[in-house]
Amino acid sequence: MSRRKDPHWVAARQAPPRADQNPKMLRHQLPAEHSLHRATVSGIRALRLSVWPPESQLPGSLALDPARTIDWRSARQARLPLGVRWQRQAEARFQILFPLGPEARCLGLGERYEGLQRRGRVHTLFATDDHVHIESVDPLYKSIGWLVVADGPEHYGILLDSPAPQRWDLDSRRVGKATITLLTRRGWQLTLLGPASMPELVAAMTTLTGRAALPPRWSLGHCQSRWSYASESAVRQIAGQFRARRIPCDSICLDIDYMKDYRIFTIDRSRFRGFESMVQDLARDGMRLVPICDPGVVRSANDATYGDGRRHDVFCRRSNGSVFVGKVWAGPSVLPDFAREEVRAWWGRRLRLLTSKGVAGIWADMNEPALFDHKRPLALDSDELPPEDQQLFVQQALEGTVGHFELHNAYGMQMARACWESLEQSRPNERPFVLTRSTYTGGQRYGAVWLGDNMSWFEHLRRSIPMLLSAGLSGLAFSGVDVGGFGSDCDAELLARWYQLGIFYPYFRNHCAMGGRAQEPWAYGPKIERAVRRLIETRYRLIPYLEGLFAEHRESGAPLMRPLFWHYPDDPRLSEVDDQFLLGPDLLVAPILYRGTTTRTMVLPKGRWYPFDGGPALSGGRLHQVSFDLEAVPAFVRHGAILPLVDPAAHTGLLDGAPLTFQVYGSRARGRFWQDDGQSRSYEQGAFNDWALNYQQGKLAIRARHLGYAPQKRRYFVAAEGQRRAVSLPG
Ligand code: MIG
Repeated sequence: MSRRKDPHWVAARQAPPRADQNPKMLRHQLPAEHSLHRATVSGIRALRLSVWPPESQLPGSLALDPARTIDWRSARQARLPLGVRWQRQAEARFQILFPLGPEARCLGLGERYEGLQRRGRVHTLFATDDHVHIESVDPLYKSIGWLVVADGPEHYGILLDSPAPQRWDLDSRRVGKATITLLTRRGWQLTLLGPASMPELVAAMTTLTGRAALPPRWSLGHCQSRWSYASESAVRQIAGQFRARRIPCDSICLDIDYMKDYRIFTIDRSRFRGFESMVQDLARDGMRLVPICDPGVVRSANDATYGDGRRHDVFCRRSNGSVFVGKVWAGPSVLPDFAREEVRAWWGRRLRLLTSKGVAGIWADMNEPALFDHKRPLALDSDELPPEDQQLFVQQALEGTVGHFELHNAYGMQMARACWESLEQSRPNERPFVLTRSTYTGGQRYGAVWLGDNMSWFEHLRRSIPMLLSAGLSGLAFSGVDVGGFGSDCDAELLARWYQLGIFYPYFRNHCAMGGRAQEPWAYGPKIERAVRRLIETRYRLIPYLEGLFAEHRESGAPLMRPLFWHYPDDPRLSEVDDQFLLGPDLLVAPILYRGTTTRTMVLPKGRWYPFDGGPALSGGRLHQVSFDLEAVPAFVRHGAILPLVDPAAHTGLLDGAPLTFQVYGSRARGRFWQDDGQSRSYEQGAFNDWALNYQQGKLAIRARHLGYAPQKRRYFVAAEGQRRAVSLPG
């Protein structure tokens, strides 16, 4: 198809007028049923358009959080907000159109390899394992159909709830028009939110799609990974190095080589003879293991998971009824149909083969699903959804059998969900940890994400900021990228620079690829090791602050990493800043992002900002030239903030008893200290303390907003105006 000629528009204009259609909408080329509902979602106006071909029905939603109920009322509204119109153009092709004002910015859309701005290009949502992250790459692993159109102070949110292939052309021809092309034979829903501010829109969006649970504290610590620590002795050795070198660390990931011949739910006993005792020994030392899980199950009569799966009929079939086979690591493999509840339950039971051995969490990879023999099963510019028998396989949607592509973008999330729910069931009072590569709108309900196979390039260090910021604006608050970079060799300077940024990622993991050089913090000599140790210790000091931010995310949907305009929408100079960010309201991070440089320009929002490493405050509302050597913490604290900082320890299991300092920035300041056991789900029943901190006239007032947790004994201090003294919590 030629996008340049834009046959869509020609077709739309030529479509015969239909008197039975709402005149304010486009004339439909093909009939489609629709309905409109309205609601108030966390104080924001929401209008939902539901559309389905008459021969189909409105399918159940995968994006919406099933735990939340919204009071939708039927609406009659001729005009949709934002001037949105839609049409069914062909049997399996819908279009949604809206104008974009000359100044309108487009933000969101989850994981894209680019800056914050989405306008001016076509974005395909079709989950793909494309490890070539360069400017021309289009779809990556995640598919989040959520866009914020920011035109002046009033923003609108657009949530397209369909896991089918779709292209968001956000004015690629610069004519002021956005066109979403959705290839589906099923129904879909479009929710329009606003007008509202960015924080309000993200609050409403996450009211609909759900929020991340509080993570287990250990998962906020440092994670060390590589493809692969391929034997018990290698894993024990790495764990031992962290302790011997006094570098804090909480977990190690086990990549695919812990398995026997890459077969899921097996352990290679020749290399991991004492897997169980290894897990236990490391756990006693506060080091947890997170094994990888791929969805593919080898097609082999003597594979237990394959046999069990065939007995339970869990694998995706082709439309002719035969089980679909594709190539992945273990060889020809079959794929569970995670869209089916009983298949997720089956997977959850199989997963206990691993979780019963005491591993702490699950890392879900390859779940786009990635297949070596079908790298690009649908052309990006395709204008037709192929017939069922050409969609690799079929899956069971709630309303019946559909071609795989119809559900493709949700496959990864449904796998993460199967892992998550399995952990919930087998460890009912423990916070689950799942890390997934592919996910869909609402995926924050099922754990953390990382952004896949980046490279050890400064370019990818830089890009991680807008990519993670956009993920956060799209609901994915618990996120990170591989610190040090996955592909290619990281060098000393890049590793230190990456830690200077990575300590502020919500999920903080050093990971690298097979064949690359060693990338552990000590692999570059004592100078880098000392710098990285200090940076990781800083991360641990910040964990109480991070936990408060996760609590805030649960209350308001706010991401942890926030673009500057999140808190300072009135300063137009901040609206495009994507090489600095805020971590919560109080920390501004401005890392060094170019090789060979130690100095950068940064902008500070209004107010005054204290260098994290100490020294006089800088005034905001203007640019500054700042320098950071390899040991520095490239961050600034807002004047008027109080940070709860804990003394670092070898792992988070020791933080409960470690001294904690309320660090006051300025002579009048406020802060928050969230406190709970960091591991159980009792906080859902109120077993937490939420302290309001207020410092003025030389005194710190600590008031309980909520009391429900009896903390371990520890010492508390307040550090303000150059002095540090002991304080105690009331109650
Ligand atoms: O085809 O398991 O993104 O983190 O180390 C590569 C091996 C499969 C891709 C993941 C990466 C992981 C690697 N996996």
